[in-house]
Amino acid sequence: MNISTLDKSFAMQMSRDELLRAYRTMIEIRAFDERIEKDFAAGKIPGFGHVYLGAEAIAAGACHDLAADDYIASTHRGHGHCIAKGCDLEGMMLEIFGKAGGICGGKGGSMHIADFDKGMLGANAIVGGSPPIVVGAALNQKIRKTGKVAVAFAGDGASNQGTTFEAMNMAVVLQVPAIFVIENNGFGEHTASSYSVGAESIAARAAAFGMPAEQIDGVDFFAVRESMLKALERARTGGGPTTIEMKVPRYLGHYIGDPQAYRTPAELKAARAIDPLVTFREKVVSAGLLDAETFAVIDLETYARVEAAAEKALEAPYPDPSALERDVYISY
Ligand SMILES: Cc1ncc(C[n+]2csc(CCOP(=O)(O)OP(=O)(O)O)c2C)c(N)n1
Repeated sequence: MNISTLDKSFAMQMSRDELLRAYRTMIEIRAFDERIEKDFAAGKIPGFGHVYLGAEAIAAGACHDLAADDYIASTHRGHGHCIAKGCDLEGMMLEIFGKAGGICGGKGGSMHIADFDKGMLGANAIVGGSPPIVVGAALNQKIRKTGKVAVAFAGDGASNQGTTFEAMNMAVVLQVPAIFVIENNGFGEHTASSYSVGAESIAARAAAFGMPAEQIDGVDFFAVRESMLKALERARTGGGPTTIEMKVPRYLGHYIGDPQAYRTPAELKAARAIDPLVTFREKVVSAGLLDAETFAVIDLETYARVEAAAEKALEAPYPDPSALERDVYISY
């Protein structure tokens, strides 16, 4: 593997604790969504499931330097964003299984997890829903001069939505502290982004709205974090919005159970061969910062914790019917 001097020195600027925190986030996302995939496929979870497998470095790298009171808004593929922003793992598991005690009382499910205490404004089943929400949150920060930022995660498919265009334009016009993270996994449902995105790149299209934008490797945690740090500095110092297009593989189908007849076996194999966790481990071990055994111990501990959370969620009761009409409207 080719490790550039920049990557190496950037990794070396992180303390051991920071590197461990970054890896723990990624392996938690991996273990969590592997378990979710299994239980969805077995019919134990209601609704639809979209997993974040293959994109772990994006959520972990983009949220690494956010505080609890910075904001994010997510997508239908949002488990990774929730975990990286600090949502409780057990609470998420209960929520996805539709059980009492879930983060949203078990009434939201996979595509509607929100936790305002953690700055997580919500997963979103509406493709292109997160950019306008984030511009509103960012405008609020600007007006109140909090120095906080808001980050929208959106896919390549969402990047084609009018909501995204309007949000990007407004973010530039109002110079709000917003960051648009476009996760380009090559597909919107079953349509390749090479067909559906009519521009040279999504970053180039964002730049046309008048903001700094770049395209990076979303498999590399260090590249994601480095790009985010620049955007965060810009946002926190009144420099306005940024877009970062991050390229990643999509390991599975659009949803759990998607037969993927539109991808050849060779394409699927090639996608699975690109692994953000392996990339991270190789960089950190070869730079002499952590050893392979440390990672193995974390892996074991994390998978056990995720399994325990899933078993607890399987056993947990569904919400009481009396909860049906609660939390429908908000009162200020
Ligand atoms: C407004 C709207 N249009 C269409 C859909 C149906 N839909 C759900 S996910 C999806 C594809 C989204 O693709 P992308 O934004 O690239 O995210 P990915 O699934 O690749 O993470 C579509 C079209 C929707 N949920 N909302």
